[in-house]
Formats: sequence, C-alpha cells, structure tokens
Amino acid sequence: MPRTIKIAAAQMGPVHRDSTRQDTLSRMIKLLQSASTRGAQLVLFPEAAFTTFFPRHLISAQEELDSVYYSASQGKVIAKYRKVHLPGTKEPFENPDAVNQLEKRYFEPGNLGFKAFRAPDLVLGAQKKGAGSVRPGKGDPIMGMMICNDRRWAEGWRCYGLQGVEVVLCGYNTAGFAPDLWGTRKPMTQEQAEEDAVFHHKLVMQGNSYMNSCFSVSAAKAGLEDGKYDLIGGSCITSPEGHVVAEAQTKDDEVVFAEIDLEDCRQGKEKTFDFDRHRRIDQYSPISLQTGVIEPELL
Ligand code: CDV
Repeated sequence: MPRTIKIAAAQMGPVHRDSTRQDTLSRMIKLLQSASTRGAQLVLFPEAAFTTFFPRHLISAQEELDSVYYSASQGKVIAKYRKVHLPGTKEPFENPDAVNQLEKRYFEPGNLGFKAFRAPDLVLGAQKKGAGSVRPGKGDPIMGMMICNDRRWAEGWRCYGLQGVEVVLCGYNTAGFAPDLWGTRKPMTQEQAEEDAVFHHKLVMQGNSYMNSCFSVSAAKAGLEDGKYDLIGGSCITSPEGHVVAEAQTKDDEVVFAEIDLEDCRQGKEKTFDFDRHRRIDQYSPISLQTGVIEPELL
C-alpha cells in the first residue's frame, strides 16, 4: 500500500536587517497558504526565517541580539533540533570586505543529537504501537531535522539513517560568494562561486538521500540580503534514489512541492543499504574517536 504524503519547501527571498517581523510573518503565512492550496501536509521554512542571516554581522547591542530570538509555543512543538555543526569564526575576518559567518560567536553547538521522530496524521493506515508485530516502514513517517551546515556532514545523516529515517528536513542560508570563509585556491567569479555553492548543496542532499535511502526537503533563504549579501537558492526535494524531484526556479518566495511515496525508501533500505546486513562497525572506529585528520606516517 502506498504511503504518500504531500510535502513542500517554503523558500524565502531576502529578509533584511530592517524588515519588520510583521512583514516577514505575513510572507511566511502567504507561503503556507499557497502550499496548503496545493495540499501540502508538511511545510519546511529556511534557517533564520524570521530575520536576516544575522551571523554575518557583528552585533553587540543586547537589545538587537534579543530581538532575533523566537520562542515557539510549547505544546505544539513535536520535535526540536539544535544545529550541531556551527560554521565560521568567533571573530570577524581581518578583511573588512569579507562576508563574516559569526555562528561560533552567537551560538553553542547543538546538544540534542540527531534524534528522529514520527510525524503523526500524515499517512493513512499507519501502524500504531501495540498493534501486532512491528514491521519496518509501516508506521507514521520517520523524520529527521538538520540546519544548514549540518547537511554537509555524513555523520548526521547516518545517525538518522540508523533510525530508519524517511524524510530529512533542512533549512539553510548559504552565501553565494564568501572566499574568506571557503578559501581561494582557485579564484572564481561571483557567478562561478554561486554555481558551485548550489552544486555542493544539491550534491549533499542527493548523495546523502541515496546513501540513507530517504527523501529530503531543503528550504533556502535566498537572494540579496541587507542590500549586498547574496544567498543561494536551490531549495529542493530529493528522492531515495538521489534524484531531484522538485526544485526552486527563483531566488524569491516560492513553494517547492512534491507528492512522495515513502514506500520508495524500502528498496534501498532492504537491499543496497540494508545496514544490518552490510555495515561493518568494527572498521569505522576513527569516526567516533577522532575529530581532526591523522595522516599515515611519511614514507
Ligand atoms: N548558515 C550556514 O550554516 N551556512 C553554511 C556556510 C557558512 C558554509 C552552509 O553550510 O551553507
């Protein structure tokens, strides 16, 4: 029996430092309504949806720092996730023209791990607790969350894969041009750099969806924020075979929508990536024992 759900990424165009919360919220509600008109049962918003991507700025006024905090009403939240991999630096780059990424200044690394959860009321006939023998892939959909930079780290995806994840959700704000952050071994025009950034975004969403036999939904905050900071678009939905099944056509407010069948996850989970049969954990110890690189001895 198919387990279909209608899902959407609500990509957002730029939100500026002086955008009002009311204005941003109205845009988000409009996106929700548009997704709902198409029948979406689940809608994903970008990282830092309510504000400009503020970690690019050195903000010291406590009042402004406080104004970026959003508290979701308790009781309606079914799962929480805190970003684990914080990119960038604590101090601004020396180059005054650099695009800063001060996440290590404003945040602590997430401490909730990669905990998958089941999303209720999305598929018909989901098997419930206590209803006979438990069959994989028959219950309510299994979801996992990531925030932006987390999507580049295979470790997080695998933690979700090991919980049978069926849909990974990831909101992001990715600079289109940030040579101080990325390095400049091969000088690139702004256009080439942005093309590469979109390529890398899709690469990790497609590759990790395939290697964990799951769908993914990613939602960008895109376009030119605060008059000069370019963010990539590329919001997309990818399949367990690693294909892009829907993607944004603009760098503005846009709903990316797909109807997906979670049954499509089964083939990979039961054959090529049947973890129970094929994983060799006795060979993977460096993954959890070291962070930095230890090269083999010199010849
Ligand atoms: N907001 C982010 O986490 N951005 C990172 C950039 C800085 C590399 C990203 O992975 O897109």
